[in-house]
Amino acid sequence: MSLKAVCVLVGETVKGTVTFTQASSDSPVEVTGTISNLTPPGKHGFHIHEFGDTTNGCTSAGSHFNPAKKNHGGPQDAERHVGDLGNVEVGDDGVASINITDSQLQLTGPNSIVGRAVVVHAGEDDLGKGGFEDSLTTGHAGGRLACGVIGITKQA
Ligand SMILES: [Cu+2]
Ligand SMILES: [Zn+2]
Repeated sequence: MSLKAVCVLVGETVKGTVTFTQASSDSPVEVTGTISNLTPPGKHGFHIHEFGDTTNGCTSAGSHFNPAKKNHGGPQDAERHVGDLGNVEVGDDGVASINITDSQLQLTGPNSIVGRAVVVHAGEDDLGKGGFEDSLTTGHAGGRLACGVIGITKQA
């Protein structure tokens, strides 16, 4: 039986649903979903943040989930936060479709992302390569447009 989790993203205008599935604890995680009402065209940073806490909006989700204490990077980089999923790309209709396969995410065990938060940002994640003061911590992705807590759901 595979593991399945879901996150409903809520922002002032931006909304979305993200689903995570993992066939077994040594399999990659499939991330699918849609986010709507984003500003087109372009890319928006998309991460797992450490805390499943939205008491003070998306700010209380904290930093990128980073159990190995690495620098920020892109999803294909060895040097990255576990939560670094890069960017989602928005079409002219303001909708981003998510279809990511990631080998660092886990839905079980000590580094599980269940109970943590998904955040979508106002700007593009530079994947650590932009040379800004915050490129190696946040990817210079700017404000937080929407967020939600990842919860376990009916298993696939
Ligand atoms: Cu983020
Ligand atoms: Zn990061």
